[in-house]
Amino acid sequence: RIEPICEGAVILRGAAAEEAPELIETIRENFAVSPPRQMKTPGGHTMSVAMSCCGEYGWVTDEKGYRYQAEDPVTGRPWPSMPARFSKLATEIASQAGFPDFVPDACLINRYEPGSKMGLHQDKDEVDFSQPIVSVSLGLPQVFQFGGTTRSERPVKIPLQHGDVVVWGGASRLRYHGVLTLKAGNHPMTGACRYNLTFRRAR
Ligand code: MD3
Ligand code: FE
Repeated sequence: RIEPICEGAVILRGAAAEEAPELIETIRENFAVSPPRQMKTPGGHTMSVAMSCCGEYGWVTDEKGYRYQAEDPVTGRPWPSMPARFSKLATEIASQAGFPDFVPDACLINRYEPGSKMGLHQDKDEVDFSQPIVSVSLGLPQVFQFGGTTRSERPVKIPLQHGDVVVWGGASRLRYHGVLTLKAGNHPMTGACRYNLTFRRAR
């Protein structure tokens, strides 16, 4: 059930598969309030992934930089609150992976369409790196790339499938990672796309 990927990271294959229909419905409700948007990096590039958020804080990027903030810059309103089924799933799975006190205050919701990718990066806009990140993959499969703590270290490729949940903590927390270009396909629950939820403790 729980397979180690490397020090600090474990994968629970299919752990969210049973709950997936409700999770996907909840993502669509979130998108109706805070729509998915392709944000700009400080370097002026438009990201190919469309993002929204829920929870006390959401992650944003614009010409001024990367940060967590309580307001959605598109709506000018707070992000939708984190649904109980989201926080419950993240806390339960983190606990199974050895992080018993994980209470997320932010959830990024990524939507990949064919051609979308995310280049190698580190997640370091959070304040406490002893807190893990929990990721949930839904819909089309996508190849995840997992590198080292320096950009030069050659990444390994791990296919992430519908329902897979990964807990990234400890020594894996600051490793470079990304996803390769999403291939066209059709998933019975998400159609032509993949959703990824990442649960974080931002503050
Ligand atoms: C390893 N998302 O939102 S999820 C991101 O598939 C992000 O949408 C990818 O990277 C996606 O920042 C990958 C897996 C993941 C998420 C966060 C990590 C792996 C991680 C943080 C540290 C180490
Ligand atoms: Fe990331």
